[in-house]
Amino acid sequence: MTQPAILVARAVFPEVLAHLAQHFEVESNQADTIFTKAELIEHLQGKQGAFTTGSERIDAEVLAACPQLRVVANMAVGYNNFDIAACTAAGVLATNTPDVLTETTADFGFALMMATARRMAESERFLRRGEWTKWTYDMFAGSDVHGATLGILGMGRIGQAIARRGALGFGMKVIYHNRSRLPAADESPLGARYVDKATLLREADHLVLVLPYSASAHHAIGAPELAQMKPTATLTNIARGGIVDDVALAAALRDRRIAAAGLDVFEGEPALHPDLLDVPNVVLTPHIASSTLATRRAMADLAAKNLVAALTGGVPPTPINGEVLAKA
Ligand code: 8YV
Repeated sequence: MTQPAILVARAVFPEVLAHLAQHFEVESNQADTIFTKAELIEHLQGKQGAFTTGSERIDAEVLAACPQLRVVANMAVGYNNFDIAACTAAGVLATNTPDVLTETTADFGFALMMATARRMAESERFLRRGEWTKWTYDMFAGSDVHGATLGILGMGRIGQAIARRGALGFGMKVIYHNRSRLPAADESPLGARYVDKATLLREADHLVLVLPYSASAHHAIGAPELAQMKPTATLTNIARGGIVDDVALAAALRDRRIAAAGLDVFEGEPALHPDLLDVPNVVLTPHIASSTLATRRAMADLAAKNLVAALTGGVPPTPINGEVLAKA
């Protein structure tokens, strides 16, 4: 019996490829070329499954050009690279990798927020430039994290994990805004207070963005929102590029309308808006919030499990549009 054919669209752990090869005819991309849409379509010809990352966009055009495709398994919890309505209409199952990255990503979000508040990147650059000649009383004075008000926009699994670190580890007051309010049983151990977006912007000392990207989240933080924040506040984005208007943020940082920002994601990444490189009060990291070896491996394993189950009659553990399975 011939095995189903799949495309692994980006380089991945060799052990995961070897596991996939036990179940499938695998076309891999260990050279890690970033495919254009035309190349992606070409490589997907005759494939029933695709192992993707955030860099592969699966939309109606790709689906129409690849009629054999039955499952697209993203090695990411976010799936704004998928047009889910188009996948569902085409009968293509989409899966993602929730849960396995929650704590690792929350660790990073908290670390980035702390590095931003305590000016770690800026002071290290100063040191490396050889400019440290003497101690001064207000040298790189930042703002406290402990006891401060932590504002979270997007209180899903990762948002709650960051809130736990702040409330239980650092005595922070937690306020949050989300599409829906959490049940009291989830709020009360953290002392978390649900507020409207304007209150969140006004009251947060450290605002952390953890919401999924959607058209309605585009530029959720732009010039008008930045203007409502405290001049001493910090902003940390580990969610998605495009949620923050990077040009407006660079201007706010330059004019000290907010104190500092920590960014792991960017509009149009891996390109960065040059204005962000010109301001000192920003910590910049290359979309690595989920990147520990253990977690990246767990994400790859989960994406592989989804593919294997979907194409061999099993139950995929983390479907996004599970209704496709019901119809099959
Ligand atoms: C991924 C992420 O590394 O899971 C997500 O949504 O943003 C990251 O963990 C990235 O999307 C690559 O697929």
